[in-house]
Amino acid sequence: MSQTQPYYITTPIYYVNDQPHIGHVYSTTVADIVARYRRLCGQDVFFLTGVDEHAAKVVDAAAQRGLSAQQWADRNAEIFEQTFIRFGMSNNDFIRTSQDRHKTRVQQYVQALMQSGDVYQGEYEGWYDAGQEEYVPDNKAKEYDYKSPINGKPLVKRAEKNYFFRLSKYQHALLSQLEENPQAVQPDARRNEVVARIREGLNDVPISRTGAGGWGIAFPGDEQHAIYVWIDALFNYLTTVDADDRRRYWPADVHLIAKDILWFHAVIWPAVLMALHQRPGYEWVRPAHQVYAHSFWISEGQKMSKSLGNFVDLAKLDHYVATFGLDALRFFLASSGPLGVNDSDFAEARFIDVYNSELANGLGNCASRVSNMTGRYFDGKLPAAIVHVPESEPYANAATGCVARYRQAMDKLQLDKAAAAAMELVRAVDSYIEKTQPFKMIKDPAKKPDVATILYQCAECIRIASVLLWPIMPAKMEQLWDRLGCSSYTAALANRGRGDLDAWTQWGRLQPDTPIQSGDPLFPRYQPPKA
Ligand code: ME8
Repeated sequence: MSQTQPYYITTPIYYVNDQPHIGHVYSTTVADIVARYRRLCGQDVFFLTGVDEHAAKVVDAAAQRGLSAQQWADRNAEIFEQTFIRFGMSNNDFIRTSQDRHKTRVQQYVQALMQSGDVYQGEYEGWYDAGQEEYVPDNKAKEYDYKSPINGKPLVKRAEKNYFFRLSKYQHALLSQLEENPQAVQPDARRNEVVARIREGLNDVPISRTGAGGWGIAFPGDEQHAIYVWIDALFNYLTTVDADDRRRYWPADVHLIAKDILWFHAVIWPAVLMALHQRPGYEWVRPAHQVYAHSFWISEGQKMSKSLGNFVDLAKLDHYVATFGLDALRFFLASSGPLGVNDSDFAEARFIDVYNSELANGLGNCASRVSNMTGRYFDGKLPAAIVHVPESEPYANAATGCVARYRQAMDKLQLDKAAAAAMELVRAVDSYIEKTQPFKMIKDPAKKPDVATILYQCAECIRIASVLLWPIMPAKMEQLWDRLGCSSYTAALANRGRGDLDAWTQWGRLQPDTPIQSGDPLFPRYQPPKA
């Protein structure tokens, strides 16, 4: 990976009919962690999130409140944007589909598609899932018992005169693209689902709609129609970087999404891009390198639903942040979230368990032990590792192995494995201390040089672990860097700056004599209040 290589990661743009919940915060946090990791590696990163405004359900939700769609969209878009700021997201831009910069471009793209011959006018009748703003193929509708697989509401039979995109024409191109590049849709099981469904055959898809009451982007040359909200929305990934100083980011490296919107991203979107690519001036437009579809959070063992009232909503998330700190929430999301093909349970007991065992008793305690002993035995200055302590061998090498495993995992978006690799280093420090017992050794003055070596090596392991954990817990790791005399890392990474993971994870970078501060516990142990 070249350091200056651009890296572009996106999240879905979220519907503004309602406020953000755990699902939205999760996808954006995952993308944020990956973006920070890439910046830590020195890459030129563009990280995009935003909101999807032109859905019919935005019109409905606004009407229920006696507001215009734009007023309601403005209100919720602001809440999304502020929420992401509050949750520490480092996105480079926040796209709103009602912005002119987006609308103008989308009309240009649709115009280009019209000229391609891949768009025609026709009539469509089918089963419509209003919540998802999506037609469900007949065989699927039957399989789902004519109910939405997402929200359980009945599908409605709907007929529309529409403009259609010739998706059917791209069946072969899509299949061969997926064959040649299995990374294009991840995880593997999701790609297999997509491939199986493409093999069943592709229907052309509507790209316009009528009757949205003027809410949406006008279809070029036909004011009776609006551009179908999903086509409008998918284009956000392109409109945001379609400017001279940003075009280098295309094609996107990863479109991070969840399984609910895989078909649009893994099939319709690349086909639209392939069609656009053939138009003059759009040769640079190609499908993204990867679509990564994670699974869903459920809540306390049950699917989240409005009727059960068990959404992990903003109020609940704020409660977790107030009680445990934002970085603890981020660590839980990264280490326990549904990145693979299984859903994950957001359960309080599980959260507390991870917090206490990994952060309070693990990382926090380990850092305190090392800084406290340095304080007590060496006047708070990091001693030099002069003598050889036979037990030390495995630990210095543990760092090399952990860094390699961490990087491999991060490159595959396996945040749980990456976190585990960094935490392995913390556990190595704990077991090194258990084995050598420096707090006993120090009673024998002849052993002080051995204690010096042990503490130096422990501090080095913690420093390297802290570099690896920064993308997940930036604020806490920066606090730790202050204590370890590594504030220069903080300065380099400030304002979406770049780091140097290779250099910063080299063994032996800590300078002897550096003042090491103890400070308050990074992660105070959590005692549940007595009932
Ligand atoms: O689908 N667990 O917007 P949306 C994990 N506007 N992630 C979840 C989740 C859960 N329980 N629920 C939602 C849309 N998400 C369209 C997208 S993109 C061009 C247009 C996350 O507000 C997950 O990322 O319904 C999912 O794909 C997204 O929110 C859907 O957000």
